[in-house]
Amino acid sequence: MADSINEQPDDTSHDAQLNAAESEQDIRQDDLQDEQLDDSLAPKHYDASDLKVLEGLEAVRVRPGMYIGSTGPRGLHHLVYEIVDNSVDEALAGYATHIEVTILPDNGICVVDDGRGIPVDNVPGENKSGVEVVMTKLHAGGKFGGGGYAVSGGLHGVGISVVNALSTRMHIEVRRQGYHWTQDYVNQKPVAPLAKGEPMAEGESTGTSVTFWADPAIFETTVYDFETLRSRFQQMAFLNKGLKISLTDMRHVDEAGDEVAGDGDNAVEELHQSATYKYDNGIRDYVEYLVKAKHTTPVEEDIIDFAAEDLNLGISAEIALQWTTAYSESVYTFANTITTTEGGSHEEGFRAALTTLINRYARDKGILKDKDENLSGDDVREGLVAVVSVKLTNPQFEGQTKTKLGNPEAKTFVQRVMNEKLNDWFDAHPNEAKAIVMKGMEASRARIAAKKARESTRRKSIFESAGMPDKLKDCQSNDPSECELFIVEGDSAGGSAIQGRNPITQAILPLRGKILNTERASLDRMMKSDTIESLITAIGGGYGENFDVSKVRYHKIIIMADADVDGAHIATLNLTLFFRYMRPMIYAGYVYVAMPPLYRIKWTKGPHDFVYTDAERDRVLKEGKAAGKQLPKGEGIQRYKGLGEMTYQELWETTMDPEHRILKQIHIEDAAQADETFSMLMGDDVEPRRLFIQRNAHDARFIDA
Ligand code: 0RA
Repeated sequence: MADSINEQPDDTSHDAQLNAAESEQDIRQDDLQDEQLDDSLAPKHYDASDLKVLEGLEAVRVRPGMYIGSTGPRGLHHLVYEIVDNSVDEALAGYATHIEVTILPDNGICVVDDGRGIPVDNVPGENKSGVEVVMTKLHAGGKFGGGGYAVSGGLHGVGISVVNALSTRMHIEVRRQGYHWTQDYVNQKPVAPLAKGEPMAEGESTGTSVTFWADPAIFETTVYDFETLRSRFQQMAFLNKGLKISLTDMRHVDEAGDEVAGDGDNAVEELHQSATYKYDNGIRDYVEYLVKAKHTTPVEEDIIDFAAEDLNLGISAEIALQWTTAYSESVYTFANTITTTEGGSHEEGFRAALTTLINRYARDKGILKDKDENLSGDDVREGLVAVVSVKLTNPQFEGQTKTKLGNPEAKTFVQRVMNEKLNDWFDAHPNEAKAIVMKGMEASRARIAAKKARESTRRKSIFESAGMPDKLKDCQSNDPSECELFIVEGDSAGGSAIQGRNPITQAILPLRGKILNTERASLDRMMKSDTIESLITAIGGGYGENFDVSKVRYHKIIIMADADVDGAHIATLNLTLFFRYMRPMIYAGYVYVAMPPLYRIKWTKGPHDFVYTDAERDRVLKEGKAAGKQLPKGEGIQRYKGLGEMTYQELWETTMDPEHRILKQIHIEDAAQADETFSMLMGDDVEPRRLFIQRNAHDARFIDA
């Protein structure tokens, strides 16, 4: 589905590949050779400490996941961010103004900045240049020798040396102290010391250029996705006011991997896509952009924004917000420009201040009467688009994915800033403030009405069932970690799923037709939908603000729909519900889409093959025929039109059996981007949706979902 929702096969193994790593002995020998070669510039003497350095990099190769999260596409793209983060630090320190990233034709990555340049002089006590220290020494993101602290410093903050550890080759060029300096690395080792080259030209800026080639022996793929990089750099530009970031893709169409159109037309047309971002109003521009992307109408004209910093606490906060007529909230929080998808202290401070402030204002102005109950957090945030960006010297990242800010001072600071500044704004804009409060009142009324309606129907049915929906065929196990819930489109497929399942661990919830589009419905309407109620009840964790992931009854929710456009639409509607109302389920990695096969290939002898894409069908046919297999006359290749066409045995074997099935785990790379895509795909405007589907129709990721 959406770009930003990367689906990765359930069973991807992230095992480090050790075969490519050289043995320690090889390294020693190469080092000796190096030693004999270099005495040109900075005299170098490899000694025990150099071996330590290489052992450090070797440790990264043995356990890459510990340093960059994974060896899948995410980890690969992380390498790029690691370099760019260093350049962003130069921008934050007030030196760099422009970062240019290029995807080279062979999937090398080149990052050029106009910062100070990595230091070229020998580092005292190290007997090697600053460049070489940065390239070979593992460090915690901090820079040696003082001179300004790093605040951007990647998710894992591990530095360039980790990129070196996981690359086959690197090339560094530094413009500093009047000269160009270069050094190349092959398999982590410098081929020669840092070389002083041509003098810098008149007016040429200082800076650093880093080029690397990720090691295919480490990564599952070394092909970059333009869109993934583009959206991350756009976000970085929003979060670093005034910084210019550009991205250019120099690959040819057929080198860009999944950018190849699946129409078999190989008339190579050069893509050379590029994008440049620079936002002089930073996160204010971000909110403006998000509101536009949501295709919604502001409740008040102004984008509210403010910034504050406390030098003693070592913390700064920038906040921008605008209320819209939408039903969903879009609040994005960042710490040191890293997306804090799991929230944390800064987000808590923001929410607490917002709820308190709006309730106090509503009571003071008599909009909220004595008899009225307070507006809930969900009420005041309905339709809110907001960006909260804090920067702190010592960020503490916690949570399952290390994207939850822990620093308690961030809560009190953000809360204080919000209280002061938003209060001032409300006082200065009474009409707008009233419109905002009224929007929250409406949300509150709808919520209370929906709750009452629910309670009255629930009382009726309390003796009829144990509270679980009638349609649910539950599993026997009570251990959520082994339980799976299949959400199945249609009664006939539902029937086969019930017959075919493993009743110990697999529960089935057949849903008739499409569920309500929760992007376009108010909470009120959503709560009146029986289908949605049965889903929420079956899952058991509640929804919205009160959703509690620890109460969820299944750790795998598997959306099972036909492998066609209608099925894709059903999957998207279900994902919209999870994204809007049970988002922690996605963060916990509990949400999956099943991949039913597209074809069955009925060989005359031996077992049949099930294939999941057209490309796989072609490959399996070719390999099978090459191996002497034959197809029967006529119906040799069966195309499945829908899940309902499979027997229960086939459904079990191809789509439900944990041994054979293919599941795609739904994963939110970037909540803002995902929000935008959901709004576009599921929202009111038809035109952008039509364009998006046309533009992406060739992309297997969209068809496959
Ligand atoms: C170490 C120290 C200093 C800057 C850098 C590294 C640096 C690293 C990268 C990576 C990409 N671009 C970069 N730019 C700078 C401080 C330099 C000084 O104090 O002059």
